Amino acid sequence: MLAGVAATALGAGLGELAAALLAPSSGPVSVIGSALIDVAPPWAKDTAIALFGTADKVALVTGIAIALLAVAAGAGVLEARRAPWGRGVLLALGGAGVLAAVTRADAGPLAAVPSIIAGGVAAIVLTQLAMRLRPGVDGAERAAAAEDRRRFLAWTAVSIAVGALAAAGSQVARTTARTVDAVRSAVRLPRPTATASVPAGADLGLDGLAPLITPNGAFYRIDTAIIVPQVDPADWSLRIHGMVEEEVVLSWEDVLALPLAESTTTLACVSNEVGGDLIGNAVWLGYPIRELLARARPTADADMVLSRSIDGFTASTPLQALTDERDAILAVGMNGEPLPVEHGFPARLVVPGLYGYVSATKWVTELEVTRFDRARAYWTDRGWSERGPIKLQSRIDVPRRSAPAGQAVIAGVAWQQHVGVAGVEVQIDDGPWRPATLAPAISDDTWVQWSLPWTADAGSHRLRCRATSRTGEVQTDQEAPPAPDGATGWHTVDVTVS
Ligand SMILES: Nc1nc2c(c(=O)[nH]1)N[C@H]1C(S)=C(S)[C@@H](COP(=O)(O)O)O[C@H]1N2
Ligand SMILES: [Mo]
Repeated sequence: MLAGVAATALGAGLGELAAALLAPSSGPVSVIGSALIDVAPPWAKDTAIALFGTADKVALVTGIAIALLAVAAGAGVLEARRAPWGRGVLLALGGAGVLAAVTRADAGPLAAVPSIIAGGVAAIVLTQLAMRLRPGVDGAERAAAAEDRRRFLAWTAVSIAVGALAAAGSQVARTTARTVDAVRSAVRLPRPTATASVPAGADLGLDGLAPLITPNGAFYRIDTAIIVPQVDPADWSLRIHGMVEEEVVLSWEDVLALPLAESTTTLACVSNEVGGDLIGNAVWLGYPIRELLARARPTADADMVLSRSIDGFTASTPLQALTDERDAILAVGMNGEPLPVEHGFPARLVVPGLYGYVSATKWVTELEVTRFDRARAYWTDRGWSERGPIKLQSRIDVPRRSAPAGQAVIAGVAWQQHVGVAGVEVQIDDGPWRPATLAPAISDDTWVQWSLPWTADAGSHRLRCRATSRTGEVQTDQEAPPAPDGATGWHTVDVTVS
């Protein structure tokens, strides 16, 4: 078992180091992780996000590492008992890495190299180590066997140590080679032709209540990318093609030369549970997709735009949502900065009213005008709904668990982007529904804060909230899970007052 683990540690470590130096998006562990994300059934993605939230990728990589160690130990046992099957298993693992690496949308010419190194090194080291594991002998050979055993242990220790060092080295190489970070800090965005503003009193500024504008560092991140795409704007372009009269290609320079305007839009993830935090509100700087599509002139029978990211992710957005009057934009700025790399630098889509998985493509490089009956997006192929309008929701932010007795305030947020929220009601224990006070909204495209004063008596209390939309819809109490098109139900909080 030790031989298998040591061989695999050295192989995987050197493979990761080779990737960091030669082919950044092709680390053996991360390409297998990405492939697992792509083939995982919808419930698995849902469970991972429910259990680990935005730490889902760390959890996945940890899980892969543990599974890898178990397979490695098994390969060691197999090699000792039934050589050469053990090394065969390690070669097969390397082969799986090669396959996963070369089939990635962003695979470079050296994509296969890290996994070849990983599998090759692991197989050779295992063969060598297993040869030192001779069955028990006696007499004159005993001394030789003891010597073999010392060598075996020494080489095992060295392999594990070098493997760990190489893995650590790969992390250092990755962080220092972050050239796109440097390019991003040098970007100067043009002055907006229209600036966004927050109406007085829209942010209640209460402790524990989500701020009206989510700072970039606190903005939720959800995507399928274990390795964040590093896109240099100099190499970036956006191609608009498919069912259009005229293909349009824009360079980064072209985009920066456009009249860019600020708009505030709340982004939400379809995987957000009732009461969850996979939602954030930002001031985006961008240009209307409507105008870009107008240049390309979609044909009359088109009804969908399939946007594609540099890493192969796709989203299907109804053409109508991109051509009506709403602020559907190609965004390059977020809260006064270029998009953070993990939020889509250099450019992404932002469409008010639709969940992120059908609209908010990060690292976007292509808009293919097509039809819903001709093309399917990444998550649609995995059982999620092909369309994803955001459902009416509200959340209690304070109090969440406990409160001192006496004068308190219950507060939270409510949203249904591009429809708007008309009111929020709160129910305390089994009492009547009481109207909360809505703070002024930035627009119908953003969430709105609400509050209700409460004289809290000692004991346990159950708080619930529900929103009413501007079209008169009352938020349903029917509970639905996130899959396939968004969770519903009332957010309920149990609070201890003392
Ligand atoms: N390229 C790419 N874009 C993507 C995704 C992705 O996996 N890859 N995920 C989408 C989903 S599901 C959501 S909810 C939003 C989240 O955007 P954020 O990470 O900036 O909050 O991005 C969308 N854009
Ligand atoms: Mo999402």
